[in-house]
Amino acid sequence: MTRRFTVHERRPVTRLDGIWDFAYLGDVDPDDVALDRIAYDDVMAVPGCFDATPAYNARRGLAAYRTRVRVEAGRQRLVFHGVQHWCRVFWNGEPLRDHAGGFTAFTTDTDAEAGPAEITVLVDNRFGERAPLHMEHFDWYHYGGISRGVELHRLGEAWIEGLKIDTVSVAERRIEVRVDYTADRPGPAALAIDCDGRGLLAETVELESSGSITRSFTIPRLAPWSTTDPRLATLTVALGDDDLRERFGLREVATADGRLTLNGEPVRLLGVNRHEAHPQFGHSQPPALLVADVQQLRDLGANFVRGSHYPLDPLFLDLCDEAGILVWCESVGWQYPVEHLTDPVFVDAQLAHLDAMVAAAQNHPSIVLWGVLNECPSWSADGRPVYERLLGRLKEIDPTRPVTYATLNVYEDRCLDLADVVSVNTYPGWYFGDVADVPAELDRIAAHVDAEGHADKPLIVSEIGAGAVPGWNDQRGSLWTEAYQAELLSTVVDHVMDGQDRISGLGVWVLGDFRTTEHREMALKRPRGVNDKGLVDEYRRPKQAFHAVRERFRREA
Ligand code: ADA
Repeated sequence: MTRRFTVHERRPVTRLDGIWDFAYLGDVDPDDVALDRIAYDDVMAVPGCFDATPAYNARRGLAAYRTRVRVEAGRQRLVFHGVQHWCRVFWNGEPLRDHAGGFTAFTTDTDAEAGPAEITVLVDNRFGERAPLHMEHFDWYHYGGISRGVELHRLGEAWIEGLKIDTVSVAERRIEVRVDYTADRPGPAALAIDCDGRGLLAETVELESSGSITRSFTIPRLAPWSTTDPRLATLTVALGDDDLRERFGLREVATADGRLTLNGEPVRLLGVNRHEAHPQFGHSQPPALLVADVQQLRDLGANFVRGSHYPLDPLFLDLCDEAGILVWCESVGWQYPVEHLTDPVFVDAQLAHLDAMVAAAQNHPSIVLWGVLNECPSWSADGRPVYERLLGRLKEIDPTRPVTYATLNVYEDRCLDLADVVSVNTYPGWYFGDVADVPAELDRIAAHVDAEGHADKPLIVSEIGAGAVPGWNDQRGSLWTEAYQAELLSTVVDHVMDGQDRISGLGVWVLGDFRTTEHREMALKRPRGVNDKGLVDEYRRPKQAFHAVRERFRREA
């Protein structure tokens, strides 16, 4: 897994990325697969999405991946940073665990004997009971495969499970550090914490079989992180033979007087939504692509990106930390129907997914908002308890960040009180009305939110946009032309930036074009089978709207 810093120096880590043996098994039940009978007749890149490759494009079914590794005796931990969307992991033919979800990391441990070991992963990209978080009607193509990196960690007698670094006070340069650990043999262990060469702590702690150690530190010359001066610091924890490193930024996020604040200063969010998709790589994001996307965000003059509609690649978040781009990080979802939303299996899967999302991303200073349930039934009485539960869970595991969700219909929403930030998806000039109606509709939304008693909460237009077939134009500037999209988004940005002062955040829908689902109802509404509301096309070539939005966003810079 490519990151911008070395996560472990003491713990032996083997990257298993590369070319694995591969067999596409098709419409087969994973319970019926005899591993020793699989004929590996092909190879596949890991990370990679098999259904984005020419040979298996658009196939839905079961696939088998296999690799071999030599290990020393002892506890081994396999770390998968993302598998789409269901998988079963085997070690020398023995099943270790199943995982459903994609977009979040999971681990599985085994006590190995010294020698060669064979790792097999059955990967399923079909929809159904095994993958309760994924549904075919979502407006994006659900690529399948081992889409993010894989590592093998060798663990000793005690190891660090996670590290949480919170800013307590920017003014006092104060942070709180929580180290979660597991110990095979409880007893004394050396704990040392260092921040960029400043030794913060060295002591002996008494470990139980698992637990957390929390300490606070004042670091006098630690520079704060901001969008204009994104200073990062690196914290290293050593516990016994193990270690873990994380980067963080000293910064406070809050809401006050209808604005999001960063280190006490109101900040206006100007940016885009972004899908992690590419015609050739699917949901796998090669580092070169992530660097290019962040370059494009900076060029656009954006200070904000919403990770629609699932947790983003950790390297992308590293790059946003460095670029000072503020991120809305949300759990996977798209217009789940009420029946799905209220199914206990789904709720449990979402809760586990939220925990994994936060654990992986909580130390990124760029993340200023957690989100859930894009455009789900927040208007229904049955939907409300689920919003309460999921937003409540986010607050519980990370009280330092505001929470939100993007509503599809703000006028009938019943959950606005549960969010710290009100976020509204709206498509005037596209799904209803005309370009000329845009300013009045945005004002109407703002007036409604205030009338409902939420005038103190920041208001974000979390999605707005228009389709444009790349390169398409006509004499009239009709729907689907680049000219129409540019005109609509110019009107939106002008109004948000200069025409009013209630809306303090804008997420243009969307940075890049992306392939939509194979579900017919949706595919028939998307020329080329692509959601083409991108400012750039799926190969990141700018459309007219990119230049129009860029010119406006850059006025703020
Ligand atoms: C919704 C949804 C997006 C996308 C968009 C569109 O607002 O949240 O994911 O589907 O509509 O293009 O229609």
